[in-house]
Amino acid sequence: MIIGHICSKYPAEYESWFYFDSGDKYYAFLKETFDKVPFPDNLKGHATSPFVWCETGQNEISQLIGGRTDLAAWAKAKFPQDKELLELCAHWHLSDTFHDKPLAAQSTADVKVEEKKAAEAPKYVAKQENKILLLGDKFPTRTQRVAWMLYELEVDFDYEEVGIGEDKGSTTPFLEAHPELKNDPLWKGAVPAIVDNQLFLTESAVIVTYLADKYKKFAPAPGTPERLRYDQLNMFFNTEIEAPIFSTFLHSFILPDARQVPQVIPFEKERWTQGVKQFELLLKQNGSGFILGSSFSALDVICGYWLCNLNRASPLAEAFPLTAQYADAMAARPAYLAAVQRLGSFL
Ligand SMILES: N[C@@H](CCC(=O)N[C@@H](CS)C(=O)NCC(=O)O)C(=O)O
Repeated sequence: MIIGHICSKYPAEYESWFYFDSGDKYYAFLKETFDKVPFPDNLKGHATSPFVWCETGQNEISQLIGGRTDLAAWAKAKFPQDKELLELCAHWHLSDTFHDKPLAAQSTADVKVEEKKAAEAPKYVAKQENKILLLGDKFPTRTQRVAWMLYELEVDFDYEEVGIGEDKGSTTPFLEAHPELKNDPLWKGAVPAIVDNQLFLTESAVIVTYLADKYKKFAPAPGTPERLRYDQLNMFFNTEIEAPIFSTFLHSFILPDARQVPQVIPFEKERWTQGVKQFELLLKQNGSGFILGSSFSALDVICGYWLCNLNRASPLAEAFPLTAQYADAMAARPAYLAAVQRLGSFL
């Protein structure tokens, strides 16, 4: 959005070019391009996407900018007079409001009437019968977990960008068409969700597992000891690693500055560091490059999504080489890249 704004407002000075390749050439491209560049200390570690730089003339790199935060700092300094741009730089967050909008007050009686009405008609019908509809927003929201899984499964799906946050999520045409969702205590406008005929399902890790079960691929059958191990690792990952990573991100760059509590960051970092230490040991024990058994599973989507995000924000190679290799391998999977391409990117 920041780059889009700059290019449309100052076309004589800037045009943008976005490199994306759905194979693994992207990483080769970055390596080849950046191997020659002497990075200043504050920009080291940007071995992977996203990375912004300026070129002049014949593909000559004239200025290294960095990731999203560096881009915002650069844009603010460069165009201090551009209020609209300053606003984009200051307020681009996954959600500006992050749940400070209370759900509409409802009495139990209202809920019952709504439930009755909803039971009378088919609830959430996908655009095309039998085709899964994914509701979500751009990469790197958790929507990517589900899109990635669908691409791994090679299942065709519809996608609707419903947006996140108070200003978008609550006014999207989808929600206006389905007011009954406002009574679903598990639906607070966060993404992703899927609609699979009559089923409306939230919680990305659950959706990924549901899809594995539905298509009988990438997860052990329910009720088996292998599935118990899957469930154990899934719960471990989401509580011991995802939760503190997300909290670190929330209080570092997702929440608006006024809502961030930077004091929690060291504690949360300590928590995910402990979790990743365990993950590293699990990878070592397993020895396959995957977290469950000897081949790729839905758990790799669940864990890989966060570890790629973490590795991008805070490179892991030095302290956790196996986890860093794991994250790089996941981020290079064609289905991972296809999902980013389908959803578009906030970064
Ligand atoms: N536990 C949920 C979390 C969903 C969630 O918080 N999604 C974020 C994007 S990654 C979101 O929509 N945030 C905006 C909001 O909560 O309003 C899941 O895994 O699906």
